[in-house]
Amino acid sequence: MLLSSIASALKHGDTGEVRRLTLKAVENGFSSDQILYQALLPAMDEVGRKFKGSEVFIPEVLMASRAMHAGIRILRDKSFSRVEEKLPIRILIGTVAGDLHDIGKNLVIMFMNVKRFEVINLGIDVPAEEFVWSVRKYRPHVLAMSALLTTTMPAMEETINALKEAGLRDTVKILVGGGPVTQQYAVEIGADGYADDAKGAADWISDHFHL
Ligand code: B1M
Repeated sequence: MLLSSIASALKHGDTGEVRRLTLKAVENGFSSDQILYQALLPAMDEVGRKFKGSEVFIPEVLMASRAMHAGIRILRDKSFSRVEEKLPIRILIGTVAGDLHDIGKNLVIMFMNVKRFEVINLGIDVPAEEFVWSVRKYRPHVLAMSALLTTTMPAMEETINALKEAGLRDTVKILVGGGPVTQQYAVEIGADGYADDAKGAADWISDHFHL
């Protein structure tokens, strides 16, 4: 009942209600996985289907996105303590140039926080030059890129090429993901890894660094 109320509030873009009900669900002992996989994600999927079918439009999607972020923030704060010691694995993450989608990326960050990786979030619409500049500045172990549009996927390859030109490609592992991105595409553009969901992205890093 509580989970379906969260889903319903999200579909209506009611951020306050999603926040209130998610907190209540946490207090009532629902796990983050239950809240995420049985309420927030299926509701957002439904918004996506309606968006595709032109039953809802960008303003409704934006409101649902804001509500989704509120839910994710509560789960993130529940799942990890900011004072907890971080593992010595630094991740630089961003959504590529031209792309404003960040819910999936923020979920990836949530799972990385749970694993206690240090995460530097460059945000959305990050141009190749900014990724390169940030790799030089922060020296991350992993550069994680998200793309949700078929038209912005090539920005991942452009970023990898820009890193090669800057002589930085071999200093960092590159992980890619997001709706239209596939394992095959990751191989084609010369990324080191691909994950099809947020938890998989965090697991890929653990596996890769034998943590
Ligand atoms: Co847009 N949008 N959108 N949108 N949007 C999609 C992606 C779309 C599939 C909708 C559709 O037509 N069915 C479609 C893309 C089609 C395509 O190119 N293949 C689309 C379009 C076309 C557009 C616009 C062009 C619409 C327009 O203006 N006419 C426009 C583009 C704007 C831009 O970016 N320049 C646009 C705008 C928007 C909003 C701003 C309104 C909003 C984004 C708000 C925000 O993110 N803050 C929005 C939203 C919300 C969606 C849908 C409805 C939901 C996306 C989402 O957040 N899903 C989406 C439809 C859909 O996906 N069903 C759609 C929930 C989230 C948890 O899933 O992000 O897929 P997702 O993340 C997943 C995995 O992909 C993966 O893990 C997550 C799950 O655990 N993952 C990674 C993500 N990043 C990863 C990184 C990794 C590993 C895994 O490693 C680094």
